[in-house]
Amino acid sequence: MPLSASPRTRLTVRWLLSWLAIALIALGSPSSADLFSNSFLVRFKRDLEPSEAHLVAERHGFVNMGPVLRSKSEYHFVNRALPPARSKRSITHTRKLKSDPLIHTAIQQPGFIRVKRGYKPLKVENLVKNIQPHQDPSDPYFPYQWYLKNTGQNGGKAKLDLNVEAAWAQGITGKNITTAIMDDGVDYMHPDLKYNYNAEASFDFSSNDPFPYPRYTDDWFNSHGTRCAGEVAAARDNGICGVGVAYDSKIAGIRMLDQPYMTDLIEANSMGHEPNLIDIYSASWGPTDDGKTVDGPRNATMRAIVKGVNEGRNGLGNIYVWASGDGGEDDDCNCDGYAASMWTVSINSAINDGQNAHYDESCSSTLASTFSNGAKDPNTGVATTDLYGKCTTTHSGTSAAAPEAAGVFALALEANNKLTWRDIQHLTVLTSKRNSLFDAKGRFHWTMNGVGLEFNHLFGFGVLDAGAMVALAKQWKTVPPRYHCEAGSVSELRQIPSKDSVMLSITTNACKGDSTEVRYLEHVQAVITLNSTRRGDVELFLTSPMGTRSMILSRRQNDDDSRDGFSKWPFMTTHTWGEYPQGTWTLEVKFNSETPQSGFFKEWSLMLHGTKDPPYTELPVLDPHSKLAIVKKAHEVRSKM
Ligand SMILES: *[C@@H]1O[C@H](CO)[C@@H](O)[C@H](O)[C@H]1NC(C)=O
Ligand SMILES: *[C@@H]1O[C@H](CO)[C@@H](O)[C@H](O)[C@H]1NC(C)=O
Ligand SMILES: *[C@@H]1O[C@H](CO)[C@@H](O)[C@H](O)[C@H]1NC(C)=O
Ligand SMILES: [Ca+2]
Ligand SMILES: [Ca+2]
Repeated sequence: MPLSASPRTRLTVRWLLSWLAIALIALGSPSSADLFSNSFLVRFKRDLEPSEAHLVAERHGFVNMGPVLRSKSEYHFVNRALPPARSKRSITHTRKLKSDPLIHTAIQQPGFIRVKRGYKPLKVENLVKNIQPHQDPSDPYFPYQWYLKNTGQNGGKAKLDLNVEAAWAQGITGKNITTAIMDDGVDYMHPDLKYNYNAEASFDFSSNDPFPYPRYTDDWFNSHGTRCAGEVAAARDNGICGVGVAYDSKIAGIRMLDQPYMTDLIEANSMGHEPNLIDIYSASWGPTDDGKTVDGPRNATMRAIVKGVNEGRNGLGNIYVWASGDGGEDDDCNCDGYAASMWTVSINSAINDGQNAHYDESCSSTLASTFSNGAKDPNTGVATTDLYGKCTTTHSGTSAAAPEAAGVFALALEANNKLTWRDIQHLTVLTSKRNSLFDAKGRFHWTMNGVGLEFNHLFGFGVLDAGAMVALAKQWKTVPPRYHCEAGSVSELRQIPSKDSVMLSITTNACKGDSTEVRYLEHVQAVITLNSTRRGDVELFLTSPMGTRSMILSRRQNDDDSRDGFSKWPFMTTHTWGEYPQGTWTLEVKFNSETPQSGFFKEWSLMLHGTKDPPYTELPVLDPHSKLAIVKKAHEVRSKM
């Protein structure tokens, strides 16, 4: 494939070229499957103070970058004498560390690629003239922020927006809530951001200092984080750029993307940084969206996320917002372990007339959508802050969508600071709207699940509605405890025929009578192992006992893997939210291929996550047509059965 085949390929190459020294290695092996960084995870035999760990590091010619996830026994060492990435492990360095009597293990960290979602070449613009006085925010770019208030400007559909003014009108603007932008840095001196910058919660993990300022490049490549930050928390009525969704909230900068290769330790430390000062972490990046990657959080990063949702925000749980991916119809975000995680809120995008954007991926783990660029005019992207005090109207991609969601969640958290990470997901399901969102290609329709919740494979439960979410957040009562039920598994070698489907089923009582009984679903995971002569031609469909069919894997025509297949990969669906899980679940495995293929299904485990007690029972129903009213009624009928 030529290197300029897709914008994402270009992006990867450009990014690497800004790191000339390493670029050549990378182009030779773009999968980075066997690259080793100069970072080591060092596990000690006992707990150590950082000063002690410093001495050990020094003794062996390493620098101690600090503890991993605030552990006392795990530290992050770097060896500056090694290149940032090379294709061979350094056995001698590992041995040297392991020979230390205090050290239990030392693991050289692989380097891998994580790319920003939706980077477009820069267009520097001048401030536009103030158009006319408004009762809306007076900021000069506000009229361009159709995603905040869509009046039909630039060919958009009036009222197709985040409905934020309805939240602001309730006195909610994000006060005392912090969103961390995990990205390529934030221009915290920007006049529209500096008063909302939370320095205490910020850090630069790319260069290990407290100042996450973007690294300068001629093409302003590192403008991504600053643009995302402005969407959340640009200030109101100051005559500069536009306003953030939560314009009185704070942003923290976590600089972690701008380095030649990502490591597990940098990701983990970023996602676990100051979890009691940071409420929401927003990520607009992920594994390469080339439609053939299957990748996700590695060990330490996974632990960081689990710790964040269980212990962050003093026990209420951090909110991780994820851009679902820019791989277009060739990719499936269920192959992206960050977007597909239950612990992240995966956000897709729509454009200003209600269609999905052409770069949108689809998958059953997407919870909801916000907005990216305009339909016709390339200048009607997301208007926001840009590097060096500038403003832009061309920010786009699912990159642009995720921070809008972070802003809406900041509003919900101000409205009710007792909300847990799960409350945020329930509120999202109950208040997102179909509005006028539609699939530009007519493939994916809006469908009702078994308890009357409408979903779409592209958009999840619809577009976020800040006004509705804040109103419901104010009366919210925390949902009942969550249980994890291992509902059953099928483990047998079954040939996948070239033309027909393999149908498998699991009949479950959803752990009835056990301490892990689930009666009201949240997330469902199908953990699957299979292989095939062409992984990208395999499609998977999971059907719930109430008849909801989720496409948990769609065709990815670029994925020609014939070796790895899927090994215990956790495909996730949100589409059965609120349903009752007892009964028979079916999994359909089939090829969607022009040429004959073969393969073997090996294993499927069904994991049900949700509550034993009905949620929402203590909430008053104010609108009988609301989703809350519909689901509550369904649950009431059920609980009498
Ligand atoms: C602001 O949030 C912090 C926790 O993030 C909390 O401890 C503090 O009480 C809050 N302050 C106000 C004024 O709500
Ligand atoms: C991480 O690795 C440790 C030690 O190898 C293992 O015990 C643990 O289960 C792993 N955790 C995750 C989340 O993969
Ligand atoms: C898949 O696994 C089966 C059984 O383990 C093996 O025989 C086969 O060669 C593998 N590869 C493909 C492409 O089917
Ligand atoms: Ca402003
Ligand atoms: Ca992807």
